[in-house]
Amino acid sequence: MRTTHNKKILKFILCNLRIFSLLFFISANGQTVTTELHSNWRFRKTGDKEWMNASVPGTVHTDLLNNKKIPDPFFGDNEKELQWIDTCSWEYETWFDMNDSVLQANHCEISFEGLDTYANVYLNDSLILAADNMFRTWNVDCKKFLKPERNHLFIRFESATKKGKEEAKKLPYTLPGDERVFTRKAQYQYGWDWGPRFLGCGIWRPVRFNTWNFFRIDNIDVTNEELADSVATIITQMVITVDKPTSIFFKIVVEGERRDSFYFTRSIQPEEGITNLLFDIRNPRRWSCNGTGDANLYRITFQATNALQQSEVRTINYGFRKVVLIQNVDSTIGRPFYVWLNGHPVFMKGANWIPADHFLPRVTKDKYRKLLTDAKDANINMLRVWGGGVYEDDAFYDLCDSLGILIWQDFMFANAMYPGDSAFLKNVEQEVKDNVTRLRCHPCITLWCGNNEIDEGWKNWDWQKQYNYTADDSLKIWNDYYKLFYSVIPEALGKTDPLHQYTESSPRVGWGHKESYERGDSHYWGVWWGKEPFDSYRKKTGRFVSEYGFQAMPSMKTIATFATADQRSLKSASIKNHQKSPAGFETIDHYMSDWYKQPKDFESYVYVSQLLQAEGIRIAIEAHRGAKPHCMGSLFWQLDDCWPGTSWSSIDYDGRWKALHYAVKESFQKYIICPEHEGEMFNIKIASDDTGFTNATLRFRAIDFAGNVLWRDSAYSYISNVRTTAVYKMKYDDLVYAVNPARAFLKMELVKNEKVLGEKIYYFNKPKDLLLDKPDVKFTVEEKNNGDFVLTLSANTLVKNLFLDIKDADAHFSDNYFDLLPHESKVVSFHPGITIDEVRRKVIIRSLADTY
Ligand code: BMA
Repeated sequence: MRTTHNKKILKFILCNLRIFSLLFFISANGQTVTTELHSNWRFRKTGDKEWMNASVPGTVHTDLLNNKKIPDPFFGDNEKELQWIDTCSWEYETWFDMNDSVLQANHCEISFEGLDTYANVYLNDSLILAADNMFRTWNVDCKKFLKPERNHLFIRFESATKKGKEEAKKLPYTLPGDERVFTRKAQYQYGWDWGPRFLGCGIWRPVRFNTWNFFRIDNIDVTNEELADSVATIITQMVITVDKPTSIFFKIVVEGERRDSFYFTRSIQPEEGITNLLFDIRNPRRWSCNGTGDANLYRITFQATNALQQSEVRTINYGFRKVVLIQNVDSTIGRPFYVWLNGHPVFMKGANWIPADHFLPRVTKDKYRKLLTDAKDANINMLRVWGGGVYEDDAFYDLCDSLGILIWQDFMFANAMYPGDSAFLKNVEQEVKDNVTRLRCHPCITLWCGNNEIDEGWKNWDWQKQYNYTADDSLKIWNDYYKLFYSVIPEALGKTDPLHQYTESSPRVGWGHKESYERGDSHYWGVWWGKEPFDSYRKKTGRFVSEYGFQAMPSMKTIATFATADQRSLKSASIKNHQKSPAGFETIDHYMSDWYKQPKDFESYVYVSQLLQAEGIRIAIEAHRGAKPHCMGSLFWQLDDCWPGTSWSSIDYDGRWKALHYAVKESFQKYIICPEHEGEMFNIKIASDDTGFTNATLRFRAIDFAGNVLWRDSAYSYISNVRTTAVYKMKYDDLVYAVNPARAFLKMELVKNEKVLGEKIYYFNKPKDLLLDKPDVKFTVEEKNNGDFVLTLSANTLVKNLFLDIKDADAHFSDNYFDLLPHESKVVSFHPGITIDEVRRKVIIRSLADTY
């Protein structure tokens, strides 16, 4: 019946193609027609006569840059002279015509997916919106303001600095964070210890017109409460707006390894537009995270059709998975914090994510893809979207869904106390609803967290003394905190996503307290901020270490984008301005002098800073994984950068892997060997994230730098995946008895059926106390397919931290900063985009022995 009917419609449309071109467009996109409003924008400073071309989505700094009105904000110390921009207000405008048929639609709504931040929006001179939160989506019914031609859309952005200061004045006390906390605006824009201060404004996310008739699907929530191997019951909750009581026919198509269709008819009333549809999927394949299985996704298409054959279509990618955050079961050592995925506890291996460009509209899908693929390649299974940044674009979460990267999502509050007046709380409540509605169906979303380091800050950072609070002030500020993170946010979250997991603040306890290592998640900053030695990672291991980190400089090529050759020194204004951590270089130097010889020049310093960072974080990861199941998570600070500075990132702003990212990749492998010299003893443990127990042999050899094997041994063991397995123990003196610790290393391999499950090189001395020869590295280059090259390297002495680069070209090497062992060859692949002859001439090989 239906098929014949559809065929008739199709025939009719084909015969009248010209007339129906618009209808065709409508039906191809469902009955809601969406038009982007991204053309013909211009902008100016309020009060100026001159208008300039603007990009939408965009932001004022990049618009000024594109019009050559300001120098590159990231170059040198230009940042300082560009601080005037946020003291002004800025105006954006465009004109557009409306297609007649669109004008005749029953409903016409303009939707701003992101306005940064205080924006008065006028359509044909009528104020249609006063926005004050960059994280919200603003939908405005605007039919009555539209005309067929020359519609004028005008937006004035007020200075967020001024707005914040005005709000701050209304309180009888100063809040830590000053004016920034009053503005629902990405907090890092006020400057952070890894990024500049540029307070942007602008239309930072898409603007769209949505027109529709009679009904439309507002949003969809899909959950699976029943999830067994044989069947999963899917519950779909749809919010539908209808003009009058309407009978809607639903067709739902689920595409996975099979294609299943489901049909329903429902009568929808205008005042209660929620409809629940339940259906079963047989033998659902689970969605799993990186390292534990495939990230299987099902494509679910929802088609809603009314009696007039008008259809609305929505599609989502859905993953069947059950995720629980275990944090309320008392144990003898405090309170655990771990992720239980599809019936198993999974050790979270990951990093913290910050905005990938200070100027957010510049973050493209390709940039997301590159960074997230790099994360996956480094065996990462979780990223924490940190609370001083933004709720990222849909593309970010789509990629995490398909790559199997779990997301710990903070709400956007960080390192300060926030106001508690009702207007502010209402604004936040809506922000929570908007973002949770947008993100809740993504299988990657694992847990929501109220804020970053506020509980810790209030209790440990002396704010109460510093800001001279009276007892009443303190009480009021803490009550406001409590309202926001213990009621407003969790209640709004609970209403929007009843199956969510939530924790109020990260960390649970500050790192100065012993409870920090016993209960909840912890941020361990004793290394770096506390200047404690790297070794303390082993002693101060929390239940889930959601932050720890160490800085390094970006690569020389990235430095060259903001510093001219004569500025490439630690003393130059440019390099100093790209180090935002107070005492940052002093802290690097403190650790560097403990571990490495003084680098002879700037370039060597850059390289050694990266080795130092990798060394420290490697120790941390081994300590965390080595403490499984006491510790069930290790998220280092931080994966990426928002500009090309010195920071804790493992990948620099231009996407180049620091030595750390290679070290992370190795340390997050399924099996790692964790050697430890503790007092008189030398212990070797194995940490495994495999799905079950295994038996394997640990082989180890002491080898001198010329390649002579001094002794060898092995141990056979059952390796548990539940807890770390101690496989070997000996007196340290016996270990070094026959070796010169300055000229030898221990090579360890975990082997099962001749397959190497894990490898580790252990040095008896710190790098500064190794007697390294100047190596003579031999290499051959071979071109494989399509510009892929293979480099084979060898040397007759140990080459410590061999670094590969290509002069005047860029290439990512499959491995880098590695130790080339004497008389062993190493094969590295890369894709430099130049010829084989050029590669031979331009390949750069350096190592630690060249730095002093
Ligand atoms: C963490 C973060 C950030 C900060 C980083 C490095 O605690 O939450 O606030 O950038 O430390 O200091």
